[in-house]
Amino acid sequence: MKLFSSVNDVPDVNALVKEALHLKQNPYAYKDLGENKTMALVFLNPSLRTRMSTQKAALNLGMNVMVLNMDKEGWALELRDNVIMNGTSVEHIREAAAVMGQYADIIGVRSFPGLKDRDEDYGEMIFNKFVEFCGVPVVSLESATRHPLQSLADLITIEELKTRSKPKVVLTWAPHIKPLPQAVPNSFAEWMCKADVDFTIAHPKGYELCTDFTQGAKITNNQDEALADADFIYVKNWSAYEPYGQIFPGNEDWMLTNERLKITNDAKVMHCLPVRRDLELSSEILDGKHSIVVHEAANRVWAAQAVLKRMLEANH
Ligand code: AN0
Ligand code: CP
Repeated sequence: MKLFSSVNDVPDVNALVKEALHLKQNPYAYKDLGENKTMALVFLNPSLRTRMSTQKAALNLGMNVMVLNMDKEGWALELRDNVIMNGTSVEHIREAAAVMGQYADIIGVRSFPGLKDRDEDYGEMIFNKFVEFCGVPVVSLESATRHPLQSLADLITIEELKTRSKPKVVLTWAPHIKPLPQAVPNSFAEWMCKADVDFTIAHPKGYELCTDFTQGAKITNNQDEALADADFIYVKNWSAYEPYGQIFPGNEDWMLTNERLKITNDAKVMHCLPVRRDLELSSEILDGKHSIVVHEAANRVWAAQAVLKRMLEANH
């Protein structure tokens, strides 16, 4: 594997999930694989889980790790071609990515969408330029439209904790005060559509996701209808795809509570984190027996480790 940016980069999703669960049982079994190899983690936006879990995964494989908080510590990057750089940007992505490729054997990149220009965001301009110019394998640490390490960890978690062979999985929109990217729900949807689950998406009118990611999913504007008999509920806010990056007032009653869970099949509640308590998700759920958000975050290590292992093996 030379690129991990979406579910489409994975030839056999089930095999990758099995590999991750095997690594969870044997974290150091491949610690020689990454000897004398360097992983660079490049952040254009904040992160807790992705940064720490991917670093830990690389260390478990024996790699060295360098982290660059580009947004705070790097030079301001120019992304456009054919511009005279007489403004605030100091360095062009062409040189910056090419130089990083000289120092690292694998590069991870996090670059959120601007949520202003849909074509630019959905064209994955920043992420694709890193891939083009760095010349080494690249892992997405969340790009403008997808968060594949998160989705793989989510699938691992469902596989691990399911109590029936084809569980009902519901992705439900949740309230927020800020416009958030569609990357997490897009990505979760495209992974669930490839997994052996019964998958439903629930959101208020106006928050339809790009249909490229939701082929095969049931979609409803009725949250209770979606929650009935659910085994896993994936809670996430996102802004509108059309009009792009917008949020609409109202819909506060979409926040999940214990009362709402009564109609589920004793559902387990997931969230990628960070989560705003009592806005996106109620404290009573986060602190109660239904929440598996910390377990889910723990599985980020095994997701990253399975992907990095495949990349190291491909390069041997
Ligand atoms: C980001 C998002 O919604 O994409 C990162 C989630 C992993 N969340 C926030 O910006 C709060
Ligand atoms: N879920 C997730 O990616 O968290 P961070 O933004 O903290 O990395």
